[in-house]
Amino acid sequence: MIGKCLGAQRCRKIHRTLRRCKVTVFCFVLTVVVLRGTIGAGKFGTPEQDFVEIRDHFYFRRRAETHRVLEEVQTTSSDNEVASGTNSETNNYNDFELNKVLVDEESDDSKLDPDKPYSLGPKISDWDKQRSQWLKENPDYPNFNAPNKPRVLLVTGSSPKPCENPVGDHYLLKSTKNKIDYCRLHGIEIFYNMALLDAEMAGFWAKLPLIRTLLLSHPEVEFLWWMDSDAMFTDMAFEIPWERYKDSNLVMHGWNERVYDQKNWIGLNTGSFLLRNGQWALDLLDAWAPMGPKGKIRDEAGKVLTRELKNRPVFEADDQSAMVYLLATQREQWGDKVYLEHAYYLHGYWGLLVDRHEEMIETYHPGLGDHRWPLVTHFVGCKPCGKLGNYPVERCLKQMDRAFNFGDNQILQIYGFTQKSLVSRRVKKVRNESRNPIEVKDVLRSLYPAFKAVKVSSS
Ligand SMILES: [Mn+2]
Repeated sequence: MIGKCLGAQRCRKIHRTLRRCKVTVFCFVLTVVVLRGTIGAGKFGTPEQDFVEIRDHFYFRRRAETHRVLEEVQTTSSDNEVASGTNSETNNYNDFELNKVLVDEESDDSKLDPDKPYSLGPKISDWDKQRSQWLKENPDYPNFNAPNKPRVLLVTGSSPKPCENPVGDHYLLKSTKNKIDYCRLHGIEIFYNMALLDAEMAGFWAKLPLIRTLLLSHPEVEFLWWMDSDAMFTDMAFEIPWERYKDSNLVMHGWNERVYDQKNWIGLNTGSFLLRNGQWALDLLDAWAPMGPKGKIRDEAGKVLTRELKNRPVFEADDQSAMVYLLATQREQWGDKVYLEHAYYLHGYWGLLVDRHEEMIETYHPGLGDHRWPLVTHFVGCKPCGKLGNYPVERCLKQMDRAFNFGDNQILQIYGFTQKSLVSRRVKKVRNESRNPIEVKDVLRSLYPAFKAVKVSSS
């Protein structure tokens, strides 16, 4: 028994020594390989071949280490300026660990008191009075630019973290450029949010505390237009029919029957909606928010929503289902100020639209906003910034590019260019340069629509 143990121990010792020898020899060979590689003494045999041979004698984990060692040696020997630096100083963006720059601090927010109901902020009940006082004192910041042209703030945003996939941020950029273009053409201001204002309301609920903060900080804003980052404008010319909403405080794409009668969880969409600044909006946010706090509250509320709403899958409470539920159960309180619009696509489900782009281009023209030329194309379920969506990635990204180009063509054409095709990144000129550029501009009214004009009163 003891002899056996001793034998095993000795055996292990020998093994260890052998392994050390192996590593030493390996390091020596590696140094030679690297030196030969950098000095360029390739005529004694190719360094690559030697390297592959050595590599094959070691198992996989070691391979990763050799790779790293080799790269560090190469970096320091090829770049003398960083020779004094630590190992973390790399000029290669692919090798850099972003967590070194962005630190995720532990949240020190005190946990919610389970006995106290969640609230978005201190109760405000005289916002209409406060706001109209402000508007009276600040006549240079009117809430209407013209009788039927309210001052609008488009609000969108994305997570404070980079996307969970390598191309996600590129699609966010496209979606942002798209919104900047529409807003510039329509005299709308943009707020892009990247901060989680209330840790309890992470995810689809984050827009609620954000919207409240913005309404209170911008009394001059008459309508706040929320738009998801996965939604894009596909009709750059369509102007919201503001006159139609003069008696409404909330405009969403949807159908009365599907919300109030069927309680269908997709009877309306909260990916793109208009909310009028005022006490009504604050009250609505207060009534909308209670299902939002993450964890137990949101999970339990999800069960209620799935039970009460038509066709809703099992998952935690989301803002859209909560809105359907709120309207369906408290129609008398909210219904008369809610306008469910389906005469045009304030939100348009991408699955119904993206395969018809060519047909639209052939038959119709921008400015219609409806099925002929949809105002908004919303990539519901695609999660371009996430890890896992509900649809195949290739279809999502391809169709997002097509929808982006469909909208962007309208911008390019204003400036005399057009995309070569909906799936191309190349553009071509569509008109010759003129010696009288002002005249050309005058023909194209897109940049100077009547609804954008603001009358400046001379003092
Ligand atoms: Mn969305």
